[in-house]
Amino acid sequence: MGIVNVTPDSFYDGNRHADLSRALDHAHQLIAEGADILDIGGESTRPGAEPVSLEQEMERVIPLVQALRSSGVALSVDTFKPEIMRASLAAGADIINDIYALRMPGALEAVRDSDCGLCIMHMQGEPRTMQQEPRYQDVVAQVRDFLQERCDQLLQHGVASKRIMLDPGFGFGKTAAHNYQLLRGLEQASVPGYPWLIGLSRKSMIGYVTGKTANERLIGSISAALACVVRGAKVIRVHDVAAMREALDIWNAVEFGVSE
Ligand code: 7PJ
Repeated sequence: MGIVNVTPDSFYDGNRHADLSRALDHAHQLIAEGADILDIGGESTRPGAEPVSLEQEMERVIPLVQALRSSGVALSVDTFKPEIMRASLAAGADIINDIYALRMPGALEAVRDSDCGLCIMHMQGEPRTMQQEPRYQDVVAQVRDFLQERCDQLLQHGVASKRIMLDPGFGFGKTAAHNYQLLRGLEQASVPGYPWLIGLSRKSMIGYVTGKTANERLIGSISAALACVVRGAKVIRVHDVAAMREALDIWNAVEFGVSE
C-alpha cells in the first residue's frame, strides 16, 4: 500500500504533493513501482497536527479518487469523517482506512451498506494529544481486546467479516517501547481470521532506534516492516514502494523459492 498524501503539513513529504497534479504524478510513480493499493489522505494525523475542514479535505481527496479510479490499483481513503467516506465511495474508492476505527458518529453508517474494504486501527486518545502520556498495562492484550470489540460491533451492524483488516496503529498513542512490544507480539495481538495491515514507514519508532530523521529512515522502516511480515502482516503501508517491493521479492524467494 503506497501512501499518497495531499496534506501540506504531512511530516515526511510535507508540501511536495500539495496540489492535485503533483499528487497524481506521485500516485502514478507508486503504481509503476509496484503498489497494489494507494492510500489517499487529505488530513495529517501526525501527533499535534491541526485538523483540516471538511471542505478542504473533500477538495484534496475526491478529485484524486476520481482521477485514479481506473488506474488498475485498489484505492483506499485515509479518513475518519463520514462525509468524506460517503463521497469517496461514490467517487470510486475501494477501501476506507479509518484511524478512529469507525467510532466517529455516522462513520459505521457511512460504510455499512457498501461492500468496501475497511481498515480498523487501534489508537489510544486522539492525534492532537495521543503522544503526551501513553499508558498501558499490557499493550498487546489491550490492542487485541480493542480490535476484537470493534470487529464484534461491526459484525453486529451487518458488516461482513471479509471486508475487515486490522491495524495495531504504530505510533498512535504509544511510546517507542509500546510500539516494539506490539510489533514483537503481533501474533498474540491478532484477532483470528482478520488480516493485519501495518504502517510504520518512517515513523518516530524507527528514528528512536537509529537516531535518524524521517528522510533517513528507509532501511529501518523496511527492516521493521519485514519483521511484521514474518509475524503475518498482509498489507504494508509505506512511502517507499519500490524498496518495499524489492524487500518482499527477496522475502518471497526465501519462503516460496524461485523459478529456474
Ligand atoms: C497510519 C495510517 C497507520 C493506518 C497514518 C503516518 C501517519 N493508517 N495513517 N495505519 N498512519 N491504517 O503515516 O506516519 O499506521 S498517518
